Amino acid sequence: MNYQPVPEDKFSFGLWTVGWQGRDPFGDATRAVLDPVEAVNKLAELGAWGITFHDDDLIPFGSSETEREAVLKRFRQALDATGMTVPMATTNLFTHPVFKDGGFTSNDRAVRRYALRKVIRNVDLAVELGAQTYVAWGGREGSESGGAKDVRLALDRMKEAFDLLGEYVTEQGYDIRFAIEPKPNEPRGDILLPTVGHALAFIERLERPELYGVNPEVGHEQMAGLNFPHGIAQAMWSGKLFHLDLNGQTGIKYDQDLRFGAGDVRGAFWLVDLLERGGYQGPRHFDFKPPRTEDFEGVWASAAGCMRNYLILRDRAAAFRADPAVQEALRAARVDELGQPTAADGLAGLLADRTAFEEFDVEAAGARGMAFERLDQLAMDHLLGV
Ligand code: 3MF
Ligand code: MG
Ligand code: MG
Repeated sequence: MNYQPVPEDKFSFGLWTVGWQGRDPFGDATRAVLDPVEAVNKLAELGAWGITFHDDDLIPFGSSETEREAVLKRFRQALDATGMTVPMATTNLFTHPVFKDGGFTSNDRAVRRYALRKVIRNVDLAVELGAQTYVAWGGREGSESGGAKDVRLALDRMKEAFDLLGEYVTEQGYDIRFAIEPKPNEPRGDILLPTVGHALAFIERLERPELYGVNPEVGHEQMAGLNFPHGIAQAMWSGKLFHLDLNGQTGIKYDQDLRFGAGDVRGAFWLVDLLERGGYQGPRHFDFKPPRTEDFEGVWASAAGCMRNYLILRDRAAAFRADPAVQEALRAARVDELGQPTAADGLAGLLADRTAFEEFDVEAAGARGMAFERLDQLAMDHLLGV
């Protein structure tokens, strides 16, 4: 196995990932600005299939119409020359000071109206470039203090914003859906729609719920101490996994954005196993930050590492599933039995069944081992390549 990515693997990268200059709350940029055309060319060369962007990653905030057209012309040429796709686009509603209290839920109504117009403008561009998913990360929709934000009203405004966007794409006849990206905190003290579960519940309150899904990010759920594959499984179960952000995180701390596979490697193994077995057809999108210790050579090594780790894990997960010892261990662990309805005989059948309760040997059932450890060790063996 050489683990060389090909376009069929559907690997995509945010322009802001490889283009991150390394500016953090404690230090200045350590890398120069990366030309988006160079990003397209280099990622294509590495075997990626797509590139994604925030409006301002591609067209610097405040550009004139002429500057905007010139940037887009060069970008389109690079896409055409390399065959790279734009499967997703998104909006920056967090960098400019105007968004200090959020975009859709800023207490300032004028800011909310501006934010919506900024999104709509970039949705038009996204559709023009062929994107089918529009991601919305509410980076600054939140608060640091209780009195400053009436959360119920903020959710009313969040719903209003998403409903207006749904109305817009429907009226325009666009073939694009929105994917809400949850995150618990950073840059706000607390962010609204903090987890996959919160976002899934919110979507059901929208006027056109079919237009909205989620864009879960590995590190975001792990920052909240949650099991990422479990969140992904629930999103899939709900038919809402429209897109996802792959990266690495080690435990509950600041948003690390490590390359995919660096971080919780067991979580990454089960994630890839789930995506591949669960029939996820969407992009394998990386949202990471090559550490600021790296020069551009390190940036490309980091990007290549994301894809390589995915392919290694895909290979390991497939070997795990194909192993006869694993299949036997899965049977011993009665994993297949969970697929059987608990009461195919219906409520009446359940109530009439004396073996279900009156004659059920609770002690014997309680004493029987579940055989999960043997199964998990086989997974470890495969993951570690033994
Ligand atoms: C922050 C993020 C964001 C979103 C991006 C796309 C800057 O932690 O993950 O990246 O992914 O805004 O919606
Ligand atoms: Mg993130
Ligand atoms: Mg993200």
